[in-house]
Amino acid sequence: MAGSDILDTEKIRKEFPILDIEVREGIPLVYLDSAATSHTPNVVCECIENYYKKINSNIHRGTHKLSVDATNAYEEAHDKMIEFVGGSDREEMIFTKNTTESINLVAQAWGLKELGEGDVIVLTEMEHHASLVTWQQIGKRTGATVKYIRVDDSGKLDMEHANEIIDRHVKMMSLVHVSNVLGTVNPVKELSEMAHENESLVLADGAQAAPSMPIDVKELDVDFYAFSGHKMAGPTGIGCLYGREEILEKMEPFMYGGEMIRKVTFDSSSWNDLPWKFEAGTPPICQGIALSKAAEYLEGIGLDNIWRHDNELAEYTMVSLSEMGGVDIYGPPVGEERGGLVSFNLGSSHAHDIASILDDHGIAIRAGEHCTHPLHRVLGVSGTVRASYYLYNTIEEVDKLIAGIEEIKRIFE
Ligand code: C6P
Repeated sequence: MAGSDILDTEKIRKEFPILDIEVREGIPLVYLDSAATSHTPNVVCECIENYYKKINSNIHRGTHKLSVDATNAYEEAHDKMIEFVGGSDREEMIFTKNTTESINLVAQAWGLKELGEGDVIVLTEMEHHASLVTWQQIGKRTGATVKYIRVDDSGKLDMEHANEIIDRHVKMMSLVHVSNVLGTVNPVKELSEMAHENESLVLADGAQAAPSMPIDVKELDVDFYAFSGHKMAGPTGIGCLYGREEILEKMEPFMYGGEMIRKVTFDSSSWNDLPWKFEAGTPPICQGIALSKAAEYLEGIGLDNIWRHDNELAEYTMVSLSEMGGVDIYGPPVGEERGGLVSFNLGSSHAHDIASILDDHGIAIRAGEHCTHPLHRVLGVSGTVRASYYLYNTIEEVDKLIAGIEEIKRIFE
């Protein structure tokens, strides 16, 4: 299958056996939904199998061989993941369940203690519910006000508006790095500088960025960075939170129980060192180890290459849809930097109808509001159809999508 000029997709696809399945007899899978969940290469599947066959055991507890092996592998997985986002200290990498839990950890462990009446939390209109609902509810509980940086007609943040609302009252700015609907790449570094000048902390939601672009948390100048394993060729049930050590040290634990304590009496408890203070109970041991394998795999291909490949497929999709006519495409126009996804609508056709007809052809895309209800109100639509790409997708697959859309257009006309 023809890929882009950047990646050897033929070779890459051999690593992902699921791509060879037929969704129904004679209908091969065309998977264009990696922004929801990506697929898992053999090397990660083998790592999971190997874990359960050879070292499965609880960590930080046993003195026996298996427990020591599992503990070492789990701790080394933290080292790999902090390196993956450009950090250096294991203390700054917390394993969670997913991006949602990473954001909730900061919101509850930091926000409930530090926020109050008169404080402001700045979000953007393109936030995923993982960030929007979480901070909205923290605002209600603490009395802090939530303000949203507007999205302009080209799907980018209105930086003048950001300038207006980022002032001394802001204590937290939580913004999505790459939008899961618009594909917009937000100027995280520039906004971080504005927030830090006002002594606000900054959290970036990297759910759609970490899987496909090189991340350097120091360069981005963020205090927290959240992302999920299942969108970056890793398993479900594992997510990451990078946090600056001095802030994490001051934060209260997120959850209480085993693992996260140092000493416990009937009256009081003290907390374990970072990052374990934030990993209560038996953690996702196998998932964490497998995620570090996924990170190694992606680095082997090159995050820069993956970014350019996904981008090329997105641009090709946008150009093809534009040439077809009658299609509304959302987010930055062709030629501008964007993530490897394209959201669109076909006249007044319902997004779910389009998704279900495409599914008849084996084409898996996502339709609906993509956990961004308020953004869809800003766009003035009830839903969108979204195709999203990853390292294993090909131009031929995009052509199949375009042919499917053309057929749907003919049916509806
Ligand atoms: N988006 C999609 O767009 P979890 O479910 O915790 O792994 O990820 C949540 C999340 C947070 N931020 C952004 C920008 C996201 O895109 C997502 C997940 C998926 O299809 C599911 S709604």
